[in-house]
Amino acid sequence: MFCFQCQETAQNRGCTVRGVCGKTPDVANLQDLLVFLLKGISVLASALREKGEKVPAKANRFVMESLFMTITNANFDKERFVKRVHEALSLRDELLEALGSVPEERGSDSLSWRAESVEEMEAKAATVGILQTEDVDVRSLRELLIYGLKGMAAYAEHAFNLGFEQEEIFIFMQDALVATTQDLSVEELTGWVLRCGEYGVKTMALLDKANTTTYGSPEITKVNIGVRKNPGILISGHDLRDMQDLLEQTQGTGVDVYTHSEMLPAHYYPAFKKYEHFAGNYGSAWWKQNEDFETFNGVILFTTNCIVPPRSTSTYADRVYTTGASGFAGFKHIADRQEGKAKDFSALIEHAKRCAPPVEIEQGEIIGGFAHAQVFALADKVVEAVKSGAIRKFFVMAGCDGRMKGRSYYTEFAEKLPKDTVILTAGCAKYRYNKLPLGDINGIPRVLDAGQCNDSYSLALIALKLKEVFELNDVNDLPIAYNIAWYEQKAVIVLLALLSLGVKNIHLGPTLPAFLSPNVANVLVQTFGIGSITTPDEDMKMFLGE
Ligand code: FSO
Ligand code: SF4
Repeated sequence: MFCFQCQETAQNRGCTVRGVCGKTPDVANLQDLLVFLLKGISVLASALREKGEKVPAKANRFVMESLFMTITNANFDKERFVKRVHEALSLRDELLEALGSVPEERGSDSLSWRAESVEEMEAKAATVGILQTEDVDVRSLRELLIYGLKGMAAYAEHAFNLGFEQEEIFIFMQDALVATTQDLSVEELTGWVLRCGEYGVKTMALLDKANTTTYGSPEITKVNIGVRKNPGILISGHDLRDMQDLLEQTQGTGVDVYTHSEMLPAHYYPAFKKYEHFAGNYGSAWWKQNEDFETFNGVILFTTNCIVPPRSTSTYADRVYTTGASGFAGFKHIADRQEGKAKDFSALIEHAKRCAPPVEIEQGEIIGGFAHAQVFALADKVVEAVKSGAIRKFFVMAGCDGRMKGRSYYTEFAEKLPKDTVILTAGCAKYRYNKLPLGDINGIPRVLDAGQCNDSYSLALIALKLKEVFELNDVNDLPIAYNIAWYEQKAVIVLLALLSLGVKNIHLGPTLPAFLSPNVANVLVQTFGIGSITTPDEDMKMFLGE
């Protein structure tokens, strides 16, 4: 195996024996094989479109879902990937038949290779990985593009689950996958990466529309972090349609629903506030789940990443369920919803009834819900605070949290920020400082949480709105600094989206991606002013221009 797609890759070079995330070599290889077949499927889909023929909707969906399944920490289940490879082969053959002729294979046999046994799959998988691309810059750009697409696929799928889709996003995903099979120059591939950012903006806008049309615009909300007396279900991940189905089906059952990690922002949506049994947020960021799940006592539902394999001493594994793109051998999996119907969560609800209530690990409240509509509603107050000097600077500290020790940087940075600064956040990065007593500025909390990582789109809209209010020509002239933490591939699409909106001088930590070759990293530094982090004190001085 060779995988370097996330921030915690071994020695910031690549995982070669077993993933630091817990991914086993056989799963890593099957993921590579699946991506290889997705490229073949995309070649055929593009060829069909070129001929003026329609690509079946199931092909668009298959590419999207499969990319999502290969995101870090989403799916560790070998059997699911074996099944997926079989499905990919059948879909490919169907498209080949529809096309009637075989397009040029561009140096690979993704259109003709076939296998029946897992052994054959494993043998092939070993020959189609990342390292097959020898030129380090081409490899770097191809992988950067693929990781952006994975993040895009995740967001597109959440929108899709709410009935929102855009053909052009599917087409881009597939055309970009085809681009990774072609002999393109570094310049051409860079062009694809930048376009990926543009489509990232479109996808996040689509998801924002899907979420707010379906559930209303997030509003200022205080979320309880204590517990109640009933048994509970802890829902994690990002999928709001799963959230809705679960809340509806648990009504009146005596089971409370709590959010974990990235599901916290579900509390900010008006549509979910009507559920009396929607109790609060339990625990912390994804990487603390081994402890949080132990004391939660109830049932846990993963709707997406980030899964941490249970420890050998963990007692909760039989209480965990996955659904959608997520999976883990040993956890029970809830099947997809059938068209027009809700998912069937009855098994886990019955299971939850037999569990003890959660142990209280903390008390208090978290405040959030500062997505674009809510911030626009407060715009006068915010603008006044900036004009009067009460707010000197905003710090976008969005992104991901993770288990690397060096991430304490973000807690320290938040603590050391001067009192006339405000943090704009989205994603699980917030858990590094969202329980600190950072106070407010004239009633505006010093941590404004827009929501999940995809709600970084809201932060971009807020910046664009401020640019308009202050009549500036360039979004970079605003008093906003970007100190973003990344972990997995959704952060990659968020980064590319911000770049495509013209945001410059983003600092990225705790380490720069291992998949950026020195030359590609240099292009990002020269063109966009991308920087790394040093120490909270040094960086504070740099950001504040002191
Ligand atoms: Fe975090 Fe995980 Fe939301 Fe990611 S829970 S790390 S970028 O999946 O998607 O912020
Ligand atoms: Fe390693 Fe990250 Fe890949 Fe897991 S996802 S195998 S930790 S690089």
